[in-house]
Amino acid sequence: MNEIIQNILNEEFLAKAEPQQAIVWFVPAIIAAVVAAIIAIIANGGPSTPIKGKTICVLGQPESGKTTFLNWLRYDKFTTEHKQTYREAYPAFEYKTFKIEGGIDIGGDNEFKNKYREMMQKNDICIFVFDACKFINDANYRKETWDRADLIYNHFKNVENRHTIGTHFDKTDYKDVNKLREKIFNMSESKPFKDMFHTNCTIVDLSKKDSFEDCAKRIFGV
Ligand SMILES: Nc1nc2c(ncn2[C@@H]2O[C@H](COP(=O)(O)OP(=O)(O)OP(=O)(O)O)[C@@H](O)[C@H]2O)c(=O)[nH]1
Ligand SMILES: [Mg+2]
Repeated sequence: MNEIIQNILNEEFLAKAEPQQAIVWFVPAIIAAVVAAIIAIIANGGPSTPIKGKTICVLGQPESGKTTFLNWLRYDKFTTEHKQTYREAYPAFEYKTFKIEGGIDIGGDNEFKNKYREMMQKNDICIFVFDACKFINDANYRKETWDRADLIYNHFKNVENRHTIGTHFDKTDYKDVNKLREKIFNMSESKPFKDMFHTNCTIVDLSKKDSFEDCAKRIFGV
């Protein structure tokens, strides 16, 4: 085995090798790289492309974690307490190397739903947040989530700049984010906007820094 590895590293061997022989040595390395990339995508919970833009609107269900997500981005810390948001303006900030212009954090109450269209028109990036634990356990909550997903799906057409976040993974019995995302997608199977729960959709435990960072990486690419 050692001899084989040494041969791979030995330039003289490669120089002398027939072209087909040299290719044979690289095939396992290429296969390993492809498998690693596939595993990384699966482990993170489905396909995702980093978004582009400078302004964001974070919309979604009450107490789902909108302010918590924004505070992670802005201050790199978890917001333990829930204080209902009405309309809080925030200044421009930078998450790692991703620059975000100032914007508005709005609450999740129904009274704010009539602001959605205007916010989607004004911002480059739209992030939709819901509590994944409540979604799978509470039919009313599920319906409310679908109503909002429908609204966003129909009015924010730039799919690449849209991302859905299902929070409170830690409150569920699931051990695998991918399985939970699949469950949520299957529950939404008959909906025209079901893609909101598949492409550019991340299940997260916002109480954990590594889970937040994985989610942010899938959204912003950093
Ligand atoms: N355990 C756990 N708690 C979370 C998670 N995400 C958010 N929270 C908590 O949920 C509560 C509500 O979070 P907020 O960020 O205030 O929710 P919001 O969507 O901004 O709420 P409104 O502004 O009222 O619409 C807070 O106590 C957070 O600490 C999560 O993934 N896991
Ligand atoms: Mg809030």
